[in-house]
Amino acid sequence: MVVQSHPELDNISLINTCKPTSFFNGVPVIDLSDPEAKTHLVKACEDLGFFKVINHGVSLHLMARLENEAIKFFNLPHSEKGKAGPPDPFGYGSKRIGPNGDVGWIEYILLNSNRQLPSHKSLTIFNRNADDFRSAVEEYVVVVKEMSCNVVEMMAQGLGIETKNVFSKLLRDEQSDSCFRINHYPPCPDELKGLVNKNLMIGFGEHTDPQIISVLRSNNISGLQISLRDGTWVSVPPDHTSFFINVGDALQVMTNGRFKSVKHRVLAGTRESRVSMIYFGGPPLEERIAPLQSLLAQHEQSLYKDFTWREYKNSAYKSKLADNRLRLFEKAGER
Ligand code: GA4
Repeated sequence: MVVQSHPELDNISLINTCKPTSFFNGVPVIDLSDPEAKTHLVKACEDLGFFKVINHGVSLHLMARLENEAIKFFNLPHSEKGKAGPPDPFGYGSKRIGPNGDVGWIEYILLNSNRQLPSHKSLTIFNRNADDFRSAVEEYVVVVKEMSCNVVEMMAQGLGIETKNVFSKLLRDEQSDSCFRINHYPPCPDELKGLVNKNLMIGFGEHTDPQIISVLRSNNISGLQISLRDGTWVSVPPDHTSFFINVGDALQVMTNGRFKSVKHRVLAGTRESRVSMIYFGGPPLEERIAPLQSLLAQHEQSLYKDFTWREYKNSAYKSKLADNRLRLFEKAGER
């Protein structure tokens, strides 16, 4: 039998298989096993800079294992946890965020996840009894980094970039300046609830992430909010089986502002502890951060000055959490 081609029918079937992105409370949900995922990813990055991923292939058991180990760590006496700090910038931290006076109702561990650092150096913060914690972190970071590389590559494909691995090579680079953070937001005592209600106390104040991509997994406790373009804050319903991913400042620059680095924050005052773990995929320190040539239309100019990730990071660490860190690097900012 000869099967004749009917282009008009082909188009119809294409339209039918290209499902629209689904949303949950305004947050785009991307199914990584969907053949159209790359298109949906690009749309979510352009519209919001934030989305949730399902069917990501990361073992739920590994996520739960790391969460349990983290809870065990945070349950240690303060004096023990303190041995793992201060976070300058890596180690254990409590209440203080960054070097410039920001505070939050939070304690955390911040780790450099650079592959070139010998593990005894990158994970020195763990005490000798913490081998289970250490191995859970190490396994988790490897797997989540791999998933993140797939996601950024799908973004590149969705953007129509022909060169392979433009984004993922930066995360995979031996010198990649990536980090990993585990946050614990303890329940808020009743006597402090007044401060929370008056917006005087927050878990993690509003900010954008400086890196390329941030990949967050939390337990089922709420608190995370993202800011829409019009400045409205939207609560992100927690989902311990999924990842929440946001575009960072560096990816906004590499797409010449097409992808948006989303402002987000975490509220304090939940009845139970919120535990989140975030992989921040960053480029090597000497990498030049600039719009990809192939994304610039004819005569389109870069919106940003020339800079390296080292320069951006140094500048970020001089800023306060809520500052607009990219503004200093915008060409329009010169005028
Ligand atoms: C936000 C994203 C990551 O958590 C982080 C944060 C870092 C820190 O906590 O030390 C920063 C913050 C983050 C942005 C601006 C600077 C640096 C605190 C701060 C005031 C680890 C990162 O890379 O940038």
